[in-house]
Order: sequence, then structure tokens, then C-alpha cells
Amino acid sequence: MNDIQSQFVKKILNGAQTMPKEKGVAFAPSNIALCKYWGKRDAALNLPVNSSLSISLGDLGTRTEIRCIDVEQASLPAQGQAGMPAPQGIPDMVYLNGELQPVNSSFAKRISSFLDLFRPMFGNAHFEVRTENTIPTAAGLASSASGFAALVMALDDLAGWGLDKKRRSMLARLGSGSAARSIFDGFVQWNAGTNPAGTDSFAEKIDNEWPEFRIGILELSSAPKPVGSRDGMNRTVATSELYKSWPQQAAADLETIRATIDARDFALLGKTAERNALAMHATMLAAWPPLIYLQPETIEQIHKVQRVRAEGLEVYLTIDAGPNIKLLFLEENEAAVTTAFPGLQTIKPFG
Ligand code: 2P0
Repeated sequence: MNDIQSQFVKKILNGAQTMPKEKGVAFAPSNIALCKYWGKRDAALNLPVNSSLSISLGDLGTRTEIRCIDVEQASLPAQGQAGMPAPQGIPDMVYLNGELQPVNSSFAKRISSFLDLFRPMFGNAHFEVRTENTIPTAAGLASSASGFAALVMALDDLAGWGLDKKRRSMLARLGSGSAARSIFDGFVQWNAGTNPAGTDSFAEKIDNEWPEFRIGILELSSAPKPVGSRDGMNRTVATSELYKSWPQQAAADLETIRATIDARDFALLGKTAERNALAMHATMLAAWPPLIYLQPETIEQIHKVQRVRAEGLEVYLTIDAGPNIKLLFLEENEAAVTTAFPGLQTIKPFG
């Protein structure tokens, strides 16, 4: 974490008083983008090239508890430098689904590094973080989105800052871009913004519920990804000729999807979301070295979705930076879709 990020956090907190209670607790949902975020225009502030639109997954997400564990040592002057990394020897204690994560694990390091940005407000304390994912880990759903959203909300609860959702969204964005969207339920739009300072890049709720909306998770592979999405998007932006057309397509798709939510036009929503996801994968395929998240099973299921749709079943798909497929359909077709795709895990985003 760096100075630019520390300054940004200070600006967003805007002098809010930190009055730590015993622990902070929060839950944030996972989300699936219908119009994808792919590419950064600023790595330090995690600012996206394009705006994105997602749907949050109700009670599937991350629950986080956080408490300070070394308040006494924290007041020692040697540790009093704002924005400095955690002092040696007093690590944060990071638990994932009940298991203490090794200090050097990528999971614990990523969380500790994010907490470095907030440590000065807590007298440079260290934290115990307990994170529980209610998303089945094997489902291939990103946990960084709900993870960083829940972490920011839990920190806010611990400190008593009383941040509004816009500020929470901007802080969560620093941890992981898609976390900006996980601050909200239902349909969510993350506006890319244009301000280099990053103060207009945050998510907002789209106030429109669609109770019949269903998402089906088709788990095809739980093997670790060869390239994480952060490196993947950087490589795409740097090397893919096709990426040049992405910002324009994403902007148009977002407008269309937004309108289909208002108009309850599921067919156009599904078609636009599916095309958006495949266009994102096209930019990846055109990168060098090529980024191929799609596995043979993924391709097979893409063809199957096309086939059952041609036979009259209204089902569409979306795919993130991985091999698994998420199906989009309405309640009226739930039985038929489940029959066509055995083993599907169906989610009701609106409860
Ligand atoms: C999305 N993805 O809109 C897109 C679609 C993956 C493909 O947001 O670098 O983990 O932490 O900002 O949020 C995954 O990217 O990336 C993602 P960072 P993040 O859901």
C-alpha cells in the first residue's frame, strides 16, 4: 500500500473520529457482473476504465468480524508513523472460515496490507479478522468482492465512523474493484468516474427489484486460475488490440442493460449480458500471452446454452475470469433450466 492510497483514505474519512468498540461486524454479498469491469485506468487508486453493472447475491457473501488486538503496544511512539507497514513481530491474526491463515499466505498478506491504510486511525494497532464465506468456495465465485466490502463495513462498525455507502464503496474499491459493488444489494452500477483523484468512482444501487430473477452456478472446474484477474486485466490492457473497442462496447451494453431492468425485458438483458461477457473473453484471447480462462467444459456448456435456447428455453450465460458459467433465467423457467443443467446451484438474488 502506498502514500497515494493513504491520502485517499484520509480524504474519504474526512476527519471522522475513531472511537473503537470491542468488535466490528458486517456482512456483504457477493456479486456477478452483467456488464463486466475489465481494465484499470489507475492501479494505485484502483480506478476502472469502464463502468460496470452487477447483481448482488443476497445472503451469499462474506461475514467479517474485526477487533484490535494490541492497543497497548500500539501507543508506542516507534509505531506511530501514519501509513507505515505493520511493525515486525506483531502480525494481524487473519482467520478464514475458522482457520488461522499463515502470516505469509497471500490471503493474510492482502488483508494486512489493506489494513495498513487504516492502522494509523487505530493508534497503529493490529487486528484480528475473522472472515466466513457463505459462498461455497468451490462455486468459483470471487470472494474478494464480498470480502473487501465486508472488511470496510466491519472497520466502519468497529471505529464508529458512520460512513455513508458512497464512501464505503470507494474504500472497498481500493481493496478490490468489484468490492465497490458489493456494498449494495440488488442491481448495482459502479460508475467509472473521470476524476483522477478517484472521488467520483463509486457504486450506487439501482432502485429496482426483480424478484423472479435467477442465477444458476454451473461449476465446471475448481482448479486454481493460472492468472489472477488483476494481472489478467493488466495484461489485456497492455497487449490486446481488441481491448481498444472494449470501453465503447461496455458503455453501450451498460446503457442497454439498465434500460432492460426498467422495461423488464429479460431477453434483451440476457443477450446483452452474454455478449458482454464473451466480448470480454475475446479481449483476453487477443492478449499476449493469450489469456484463456475458458476450459473445454466451458466451451461445451456455451454450446449447450445456445442449443437449449434455440429449442425455446430462455436462458443466457455470463462468465467471469475463470472457467465456470453463470446462467441467467427467470423463475418461470427454473424447473426446465434445472432439468437441462443437472447439478445447477440456483440463487435468488432478491430473496
Ligand atoms: C467483474 N471481474 O466485473 C469482472 C469480470 C472479473 C471478470 O471484477 O484488481 O477481483 O481487485 O480490482 O475486482 C474481478 O476483478 O479485480 C472482476 P481488482 P477484481 O466482476
